[in-house]
Amino acid sequence: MPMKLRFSPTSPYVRKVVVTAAEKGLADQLTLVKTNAADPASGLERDNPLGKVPALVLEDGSSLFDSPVICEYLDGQAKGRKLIPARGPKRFATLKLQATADGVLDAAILVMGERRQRPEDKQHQPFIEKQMKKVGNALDSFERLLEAKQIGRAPTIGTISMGCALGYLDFRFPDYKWRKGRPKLARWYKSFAKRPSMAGSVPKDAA
Ligand SMILES: N[C@@H](CCC(=O)N[C@@H](CS)C(=O)NCC(=O)O)C(=O)O
Repeated sequence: MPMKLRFSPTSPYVRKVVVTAAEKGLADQLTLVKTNAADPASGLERDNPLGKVPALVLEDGSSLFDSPVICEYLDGQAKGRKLIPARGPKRFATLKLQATADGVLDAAILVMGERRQRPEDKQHQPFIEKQMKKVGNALDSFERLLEAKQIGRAPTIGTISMGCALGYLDFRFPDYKWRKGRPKLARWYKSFAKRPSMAGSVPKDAA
């Protein structure tokens, strides 16, 4: 079942999909179509009216978005360990972890937008601080969950999203010392980032 993924090498949401596909053994089913969401000629809006990557185009031409929906679809396309538990408290703990990590990304991307759109003296610092507070609070919640042994090392859509969020912070916020005061999270990420799915999808700017 060949599929087309509207892809950007720097998008952490796209990375979630790429990592999920790799963990499910589906990477070779995906054709990556490099898409600049800012380019109206990219045709992206045909596949996602919201004009965002990732969007997954299925064999029949229909499309799926956003990253949680695509990852759930891929999880159902291959046998083997489920990345999203089918039911019960584990399912909702996993989905909540994904929502928290995606929220880190949403906040961080708003900060990137503010930094890119305005010269430094015109940036709205209270807005930036508010978003970074969300990021810090979410990372603290990960540290507490690790302390309580409620997050393991196995890939789930929750831990994949966490890994992609932390990878994005390292990529776009290299001066943000998120490891400080969060030793368990730092250790967890060091190990998780070594998974081939993660090591093979490190974000990079176009050369
Ligand atoms: N909630 C969406 C977020 C996707 C998203 O914001 N993608 C960004 C790239 S990192 C994008 O395409 N932005 C273009 C735009 O907002 O116009 C998901 O999980 O897939």
